[in-house]
Amino acid sequence: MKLDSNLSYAVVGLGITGISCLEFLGQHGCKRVIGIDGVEDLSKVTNSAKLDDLKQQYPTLELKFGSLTIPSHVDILLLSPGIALHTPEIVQALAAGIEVINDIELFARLVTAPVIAVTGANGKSTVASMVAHLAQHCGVRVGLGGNIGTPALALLAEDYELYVLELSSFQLELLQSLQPIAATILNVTPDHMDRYASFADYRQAKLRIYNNAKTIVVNKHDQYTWPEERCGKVISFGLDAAADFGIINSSLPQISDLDEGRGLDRDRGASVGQRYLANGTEKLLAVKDFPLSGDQNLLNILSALALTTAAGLPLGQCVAASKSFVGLEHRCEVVGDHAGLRWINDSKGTNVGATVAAICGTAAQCGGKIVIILGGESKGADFLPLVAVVKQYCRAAILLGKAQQELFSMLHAVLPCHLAQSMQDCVDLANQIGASQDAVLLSPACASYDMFANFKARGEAFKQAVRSKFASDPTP
Ligand code: UMA
Repeated sequence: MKLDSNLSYAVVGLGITGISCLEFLGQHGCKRVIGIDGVEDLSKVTNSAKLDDLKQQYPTLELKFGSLTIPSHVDILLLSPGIALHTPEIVQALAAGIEVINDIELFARLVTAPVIAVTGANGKSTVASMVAHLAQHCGVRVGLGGNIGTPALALLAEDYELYVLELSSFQLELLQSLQPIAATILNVTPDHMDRYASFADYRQAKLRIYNNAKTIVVNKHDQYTWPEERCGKVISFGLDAAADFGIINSSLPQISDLDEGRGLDRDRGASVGQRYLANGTEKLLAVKDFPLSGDQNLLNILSALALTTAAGLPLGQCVAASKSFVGLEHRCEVVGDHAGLRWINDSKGTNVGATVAAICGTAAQCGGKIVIILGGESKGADFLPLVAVVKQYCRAAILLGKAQQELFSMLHAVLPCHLAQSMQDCVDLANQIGASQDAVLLSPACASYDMFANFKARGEAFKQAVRSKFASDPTP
């Protein structure tokens, strides 16, 4: 399909997505384009300089601020993910017969190379990045974008052979035309409950990723990731041998070990009780040779291998490439070790499910207890699932931001809770409370925008506070 440059477009929301839409429409000769944002004026938009540039480059571009009201002459409205479909102005536009789509739907209508689509409450940036890494190592020119940061339309400027899109529930709400070669929902735990009427509603948005997919990849342990209707080929991943991409526990030395001439006794330590990533009964890689720790990351790599296999990439090369994947910033990122305390930045832990996984993963590797830093904008979350894990694994909780009091009420009966006013405060308190062998984990279970521009800014603030605290400490 080609973009119709004669139509009139409204781009609603002028953040990263909106700007990419304006740029794309300008590059494709669209002259009837209006950009609309709810903030009072241009100076209040995060990237106002870029908007100024676009206005210079495309003089017919109109910009409107202060209200989301859509002019009646508009044919197609491109909606940013942060603006809900039930916003009154969008409801009015739909009632007036304006076609409402988003950047991902436009991308889907125009893309010609295969697409691997990844969603999930947690792990989706990591899995999308893993898939891109594996594909790259197979010699494929791969474009990675979507919710991870690079807007999908910006990817179309390059001649990629494969696209990997991380898609949020917001982006999936308006998706109709995407025909992924492989698509996955990694897990579904509550998030964005301030946007959705119910958990079921949120899940329905996620399930849209399976529509028209050639192969779907589901989490064997999470029924919410299973499709409700018959669809393309289904591959499962999970932490046991029953999943298509799973884990085999090797309790006895293997014939193959003997074939390789490794003596039984010498080899016993290495092969007895070892865990392997597996495809069916075929062992792919010893878990100890995979660089990221924690069961969460095993699930991530298994799903990534399932997706690349579904897309026709050679499994052997993908497995080899998995050994060189390094974790992403702000996802259980080790910042440093100082006087026996390990400092971990998981600022991307923006919902309860992500934080529960981060606490369990950290506990499995830490000799002591965890000092957990929680809080921010709750997004209507229910914090109850945190109670049991913090009780079991945490020494204390340090609470920050808008959800501070709510978290305090929920947690103070099960562990000591401390209130902090700033990130530096959190780091100072954690340093006083933590004991040798403990880990200090920033995994807030909340969004960042009550105090920071985004989760990256929050993670940077944490890292900066840790660095300045230990500036004179020679340990990295
Ligand atoms: N705006 C209004 N009225 C509103 C809401 C927003 O006018 O009611 C305007 C704001 O003034 C602002 C613009 O809309 O100028 C922001 O648009 P946006 O919130 O859609 O954000 P973008 O900058 O376009 O970033 C979006 C994603 N943000 C959201 O989904 C909230 C980014 O994901 C994504 O990286 C980017 O597109 C590129 O695809 C961030 C995110 O938090 C990381 N995602 C959520 C998550 O991961 O949990 C879903």
